[in-house]
Amino acid sequence: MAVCANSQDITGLEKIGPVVSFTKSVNAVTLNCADGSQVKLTMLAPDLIRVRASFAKSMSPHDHSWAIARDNWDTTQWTLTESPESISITTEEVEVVIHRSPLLISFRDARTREVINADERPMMYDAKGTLAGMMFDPNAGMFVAAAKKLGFDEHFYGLGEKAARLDKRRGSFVNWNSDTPGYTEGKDPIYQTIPFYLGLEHGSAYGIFFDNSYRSYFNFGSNSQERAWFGAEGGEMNYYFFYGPAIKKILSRYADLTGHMPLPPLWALGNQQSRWGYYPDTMVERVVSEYRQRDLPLDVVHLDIDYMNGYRVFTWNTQRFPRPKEMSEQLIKQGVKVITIVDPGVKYQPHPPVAREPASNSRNPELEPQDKSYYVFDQGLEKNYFQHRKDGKLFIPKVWPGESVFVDYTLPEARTWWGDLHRAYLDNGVAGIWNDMNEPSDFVDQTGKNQLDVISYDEGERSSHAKNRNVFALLMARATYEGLARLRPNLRPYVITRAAYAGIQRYSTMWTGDTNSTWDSLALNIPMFTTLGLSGEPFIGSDVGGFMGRGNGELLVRSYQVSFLAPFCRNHKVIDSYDQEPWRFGKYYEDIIRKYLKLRYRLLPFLYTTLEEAHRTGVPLFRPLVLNYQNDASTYNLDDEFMIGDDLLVAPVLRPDVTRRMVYLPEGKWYDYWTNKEYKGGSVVSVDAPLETVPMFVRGGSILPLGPEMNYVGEKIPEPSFVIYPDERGEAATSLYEDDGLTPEYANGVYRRTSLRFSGKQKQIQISISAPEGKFRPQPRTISFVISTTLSPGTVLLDRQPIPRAADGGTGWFKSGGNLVIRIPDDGRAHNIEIQ
Ligand code: MIG
Repeated sequence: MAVCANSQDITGLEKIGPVVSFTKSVNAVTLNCADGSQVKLTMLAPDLIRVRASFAKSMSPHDHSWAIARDNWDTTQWTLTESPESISITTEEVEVVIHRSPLLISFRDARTREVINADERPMMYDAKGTLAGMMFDPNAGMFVAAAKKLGFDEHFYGLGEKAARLDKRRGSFVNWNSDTPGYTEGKDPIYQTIPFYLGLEHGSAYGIFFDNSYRSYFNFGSNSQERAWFGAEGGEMNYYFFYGPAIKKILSRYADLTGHMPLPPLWALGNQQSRWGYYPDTMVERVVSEYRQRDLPLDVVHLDIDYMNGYRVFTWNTQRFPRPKEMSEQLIKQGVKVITIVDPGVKYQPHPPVAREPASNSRNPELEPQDKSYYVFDQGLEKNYFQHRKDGKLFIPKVWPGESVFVDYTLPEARTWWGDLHRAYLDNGVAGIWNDMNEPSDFVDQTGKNQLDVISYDEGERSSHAKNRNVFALLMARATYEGLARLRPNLRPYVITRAAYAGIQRYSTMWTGDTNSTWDSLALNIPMFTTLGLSGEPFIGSDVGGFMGRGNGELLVRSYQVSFLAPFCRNHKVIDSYDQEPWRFGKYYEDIIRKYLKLRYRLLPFLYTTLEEAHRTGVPLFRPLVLNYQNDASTYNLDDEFMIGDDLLVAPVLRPDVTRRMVYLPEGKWYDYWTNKEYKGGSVVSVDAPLETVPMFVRGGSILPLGPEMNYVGEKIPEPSFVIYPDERGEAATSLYEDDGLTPEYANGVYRRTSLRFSGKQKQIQISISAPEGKFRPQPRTISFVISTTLSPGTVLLDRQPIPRAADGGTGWFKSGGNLVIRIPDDGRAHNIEIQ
């Protein structure tokens, strides 16, 4: 029986301590305890302290985590003072107070001395094995835990992919990557493990990353008003404490520690279409041409498991896809890229040595029959890259190909081999890779029980499944990403994954797995996307329309009204259910979907700018309001509306037959995106939301960079047009990020950032454009500024010279509807526009 965290009473566990002595190094303090335990506090940055403990023994010199991207930190200044009762370590931002007996650690704000987070009891371990009977894997290791005082007003966010609401206060969660088709709210665990959370009380936030890959438990006071705790069925007590107080600052530090998301290709922000069962090639072509004929934007089509030869990864079914390369090239001509699914299960296909398919030596073995022998299995077996059980036997789970084997991705050579195998796709014109089933799922037993005795190389540790399950997908994604980067160094890799561990953002984007075509499932999209964003995963999305079961036109439209601004926007459906491509419910619904897909493409410059911010700073684009307004308690539980970046607020309808809804607008001035109607924030407003309208508001003070309407990325020159929404003082500002959208050159400064300021006080209007930063040169083009005003200007001055009224499409100024538009050539220089 799987254990639920609630039943794990940790209060009886052995407590660490007390402190008898300590030693200092340049960046750390190690406490020696009377029980033989050691606790090491490492000051990585003024706002980042690592706490590592070994129980009843000295600390192992072996210290490795797949999640950590950075271990070189600049030296942080800190001081130590001690008293008979305690030891205090103070950085510029945090004071760590270590009470010696009992050993209690608390973190305070170094300036205000206010306690941010404090141990409720000393760190614990299951010395007597009291919890062993309750553990999922009694042989995993020794249970370790840490307990923190639960604040009366404390809110909790994060933990990655959870089928739960945004605020996790009084909830309890388990991490154990699991294939959970058709999950509903409350199902736990599901696919991913991100053991990182944020605590927020009175507007001040901290973060804790419990970097332990074993089955872990997080309890935010589900059965106690005093205590929040986290623990794991093995491994070390090893956590990183982050101090904000700004959530954005914590997310940046978390990205520094576990890795920044590299930029995917720009077309990954394009619309995507998938269906389990799109075969043969003519069917795929039909879907794409349907999109084109119907004037619906599309950048990507996905091939699910049916493209393979007998579900053998790195092969093609040449009956269904006789010439995959020609098919891809045909689609690319229409602006559409192909993505193929890749599962971890390699068909188990032993054969007597003589029966080897001659094709095994061919240059394109992926197109050969594979009946006598399967090149991937042969190679992996020969090189000994597959997982074994403890008794030395190959581990043979059952997945789509039937009996299969899994690669031990902890082996560096195996990762290289796996990455290189992707040649079988790239040679055939495939543009990106979709990793599925990587929990790893095993039809023999979905809980993982059948895998408990599987051993992984793990840096020579030869450790158990209990330790390695949750990092399996991370390492498979790493092999894939690094393979794509090696095989095609001039193009940015694009990988999508279902399962993950912390650090996944370095290698892959993600989607939320097998949802339902139900309103409940749709309502979960928003808290799930925003929670993933607060957990270091910015590039997220969910099957638009839902994966399982039967939807309808209304549900599909409302689903697009959530996902048209999600980074990953892909309609996908299970094989044995009803069609839900945008046109399947008739013209009325199709027209509305078209409107939102077109709007997504117009907003691409804005989306890409916020995506680059996510890459650079770790702050996600798809945000809960609490991320932008963490001092506003009205946002703490708000998860039926979201923001994109700082500027756009969207409040979709998440129930059937509803055409009006309440929307909370935070402090400040807001504009209805559709009508330009102005609102004063700090209250709830009731707005119309007929099926064709998703309530959408622009923050006063912002400038939205829009691009041309397009059916795929690259179809048109991205001429930006800046729409201005002044705040109460008549001011607005923004910046626009651009690059080539394809190559990794942005990392070498080949990008352009254009900053813009607007001020409009009494009839005196000024726009200043800074000289763009970076080495990227866009194609010759114009840029436009759109100001909502009924007034007609007397003169418009560009750098003090009057500019003319524009003839159609030319440069100059003109009135269009209620707007004044100014269009100037983009010469890459600073400019000043004055309107009188
Ligand atoms: O056992 O590849 O979540 O998107 O269509 C199901 C078939 C395996 C699960 C994925 C889903 C995909 C399906 N896969």
